[in-house]
Amino acid sequence: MDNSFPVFESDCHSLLRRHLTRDIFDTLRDCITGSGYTFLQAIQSGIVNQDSSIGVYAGDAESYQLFSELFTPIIADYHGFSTADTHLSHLDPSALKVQNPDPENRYILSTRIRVGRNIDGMPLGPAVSRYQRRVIEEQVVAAVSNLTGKLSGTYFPLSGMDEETQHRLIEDHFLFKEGDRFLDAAGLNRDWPDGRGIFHNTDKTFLLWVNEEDQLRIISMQPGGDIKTVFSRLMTAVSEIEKSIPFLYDQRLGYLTSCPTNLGTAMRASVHIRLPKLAVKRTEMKQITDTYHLQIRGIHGEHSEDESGIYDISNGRRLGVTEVECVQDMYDGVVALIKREEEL
Ligand code: ADP
Ligand code: CIR
Repeated sequence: MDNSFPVFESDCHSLLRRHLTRDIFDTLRDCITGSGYTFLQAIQSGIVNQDSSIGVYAGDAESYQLFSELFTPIIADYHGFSTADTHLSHLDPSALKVQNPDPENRYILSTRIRVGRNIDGMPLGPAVSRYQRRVIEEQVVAAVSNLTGKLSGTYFPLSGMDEETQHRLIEDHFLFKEGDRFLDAAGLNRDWPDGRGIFHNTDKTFLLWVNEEDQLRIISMQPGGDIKTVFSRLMTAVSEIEKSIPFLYDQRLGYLTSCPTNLGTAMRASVHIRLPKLAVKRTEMKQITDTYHLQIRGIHGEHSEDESGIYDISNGRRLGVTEVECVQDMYDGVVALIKREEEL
């Protein structure tokens, strides 16, 4: 790995580029955490992928402390979260003020809410060893095998899964894609597909990804716009799993994740929504999504393009807001989008 100050292309607009001064680089260049994760590894993804929006990954809880001269301004910039702020968690679905924003199923195709979780005492994915990854997989599989009723299901390891099944699960939005270049450069795809897998219940409304970007991605989803049911199911699943797995949580930064964009709640609450009239008025659509702190993605996951007027609309705020507020943001924004779509 090159030890000199990275070269950034003129069209690189990442937060890494914005906040990495020569002084910070010189101070942190030789720093290495207890799990053996180096500063150069932490910034590698943003150097290899000059189109990164952020460009850094943490290898463990310690990365957030040891590399804080770079991570803290990036977190402040991305989340608007200063060193004086503290994250608070609120996981109670009864606090949510939502109804189905689209009871006749005219706009919303599906609703999905996920949280990222990592295991206390383990390095994060970029620094985990092959052995540790397998231990994590075993721990998670043991935890989900205790689930009963509608949450009970089956674990499918990625190793040995036939290509057809894998492809179908990805196309149907249930499984993560393979070979993401941002994750790849961060070391998150090492030993692929060893230790990775997906658990889901029979009707695929509760799913769990193992050892992808985070050790656990806990997911609740279903067709239509019944946001409260999706959130309630997720919260039940999370508290059940937490009975046997201690999650990595920081008093100030909330749930710790490998990518700083997911800190805090580590939650992304989204709908896939068809908005054909607003689709041709993108500026207006953007004004609404900005007002409600929402992010627009394509429907095949992050970095995918939008498709025929169908969008993935989700909360943009994750740190310094509670889980209930994340979902409330998404709900309020979706109500506003549907209202405008109907006016047009
Ligand atoms: P994540 O949400 O886990 O950060 P992605 O944006 O890559 O990551 O999405 C993962 C998968 O979840 C993709 O296949 C995406 O299409 C699917 N997905 C996201 N939101 C929804 C939704 N509301 N309904 C159905 N599938 C969804
Ligand atoms: C980037 O910097 O653009 C990528 N590392 C992705 C950042 C946000 N996405 C994510 O964590 N899933």
